[in-house]
Amino acid sequence: MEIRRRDALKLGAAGAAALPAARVFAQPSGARALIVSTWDFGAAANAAAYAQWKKSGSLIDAVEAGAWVPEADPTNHSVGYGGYPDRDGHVTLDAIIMDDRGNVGAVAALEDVLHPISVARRVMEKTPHTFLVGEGARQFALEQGFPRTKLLTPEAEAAWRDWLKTAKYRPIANIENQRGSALDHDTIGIVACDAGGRLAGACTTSGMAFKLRGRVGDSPQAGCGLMVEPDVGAATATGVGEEVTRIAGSARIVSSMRAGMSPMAACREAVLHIAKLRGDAVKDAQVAFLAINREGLVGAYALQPGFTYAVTDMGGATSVLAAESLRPSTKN
Ligand code: SD4
Repeated sequence: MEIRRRDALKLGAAGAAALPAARVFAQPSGARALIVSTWDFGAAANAAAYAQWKKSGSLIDAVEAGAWVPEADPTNHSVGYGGYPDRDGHVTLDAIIMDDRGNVGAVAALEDVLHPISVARRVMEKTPHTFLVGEGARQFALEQGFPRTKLLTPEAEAAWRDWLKTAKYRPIANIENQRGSALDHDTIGIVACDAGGRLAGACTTSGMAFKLRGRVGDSPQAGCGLMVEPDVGAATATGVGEEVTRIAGSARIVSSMRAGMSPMAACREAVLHIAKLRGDAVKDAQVAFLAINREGLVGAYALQPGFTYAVTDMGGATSVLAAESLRPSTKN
């Protein structure tokens, strides 16, 4: 399985410096992936997803349960509660959920609700629509009985006030990247495939820190932050959403897999396409893709070093791996 050999080795060279060693697990050999998600904190999301899958046997329940973990985590500043606000101080959330029967629900620029992924699921299950935004999404959520929750934590508010002092708004640059390491990117994309080849996925984020009010990234857009296709596979994205949206990144990866590419080759092709298309405009931006096919084979590839992902196999064992990247690591 390509994820084990290539990427686990890579972890030694590029990823280990970026990750606390204790959080890196070994992938048991021969295991087929069941649930994969973006970043090292995806391990906790995968554990919740796996527990839910064991309980209900439903992949859509599983990816929703997984998404709940970072959504409720105040220390994750790019998803849900504790997410950094937009430039005006509002925490606005984007989420999408999708199964392999063409069912999809999404919300964007949603305020005051803790679990946007569950609102997205309600859109999918209770309305004839696929996407609700802004005040309409909030109204729908409240009508559906979701409690009103203040999402701006004191810590996130302090970071925003600090940013206000000096930072200039630069719509193209990746603000998170400028502020620190690539590990500041915390959107969760979680995709799953069971032994029968059934698939589901979810993606949830508070978007780019200190974004322009009303800005929506790739995450909640079908085919951009997430794509699931029966009998093929699923893909998800993280990083600068504008760059993913430009090429409908996840849809591109799924069509590459449909045409016979491995998940890894498909993710790499999408990154190369962005790099070629955008040149210097993506010099400092991170874009990363993660995909799974119906055989449970996983692939990941990023523009910049530092992207990690969590893989949980059918037996519940989890590995955190570092993806290969187009640009070399400057750390070693
Ligand atoms: C966005 N893709 O809104 C998201 C941000 C992200 O880690 O992935 N952050 O553009």
